[in-house]
Amino acid sequence: MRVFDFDHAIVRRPGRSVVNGLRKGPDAPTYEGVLQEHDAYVAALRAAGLSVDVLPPLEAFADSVFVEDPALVFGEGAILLRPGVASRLGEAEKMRPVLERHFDRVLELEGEQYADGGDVLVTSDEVFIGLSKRTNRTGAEALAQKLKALGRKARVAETPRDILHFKTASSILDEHTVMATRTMADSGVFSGLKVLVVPDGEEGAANFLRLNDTVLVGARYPRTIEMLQKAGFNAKPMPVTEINKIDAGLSCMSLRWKARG
Ligand code: CIR
Repeated sequence: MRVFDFDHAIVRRPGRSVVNGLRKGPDAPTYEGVLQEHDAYVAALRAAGLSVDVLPPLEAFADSVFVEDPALVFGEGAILLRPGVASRLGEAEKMRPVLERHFDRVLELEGEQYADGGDVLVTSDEVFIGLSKRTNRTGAEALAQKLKALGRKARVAETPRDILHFKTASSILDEHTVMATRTMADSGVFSGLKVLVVPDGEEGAANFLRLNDTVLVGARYPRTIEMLQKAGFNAKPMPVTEINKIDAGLSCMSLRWKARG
């Protein structure tokens, strides 16, 4: 089984509060714009062959549409994480019921162990856990132990400064290849893997999403789309202008896994 083969996903519809999502930039997104992008995203997951559970909005949590951050899922089980920013910590508990419905094993972080799923990159051989402003060493090491319990080897790595999450700047393209921003590629963090670099000026494209034989890529990044199409990938342009305003991309809006069996 390939690490980007999935048959299930969980997403959460954005609430109106999404306009207050955490962001570095000056512009807030519109609710209608995020909703449209989210609808297109859910349709793309389904078109790629996934069965999608759509959770209701959580107005109390402005960033709760980004379900990738409070949990991590594999065919073997799920892990409830502890997002490393106070406004998002409560999102994990809200994910518990749906995880318990789908998974026999639900492990969890505790106490001072903080980790965001956006800092976790799963490759064929191992799971990268990026240290960041959201993921502390205590959290990364605890998460590595939980992954071991699920039969996965972890590698704790540095996320370049000024990058929100490890996967803001890198994504898995195929079994041996990651595609990353130049800064991330040059950091040497991906030793042992083939690394492609997104074109300069299209750094936001590095958060793409490989789903089975489809690669979802932000439509704002035409040179990256062309590069992938020329390399033979089925790159599908997705609207991301609004979610990019709140520092998010295409991996953030779902949890994905392939059921064992
Ligand atoms: C945040 O700052 O937490 C949200 N505004 C964006 C989260 C993006 N999530 C991700 O990259 N996994």
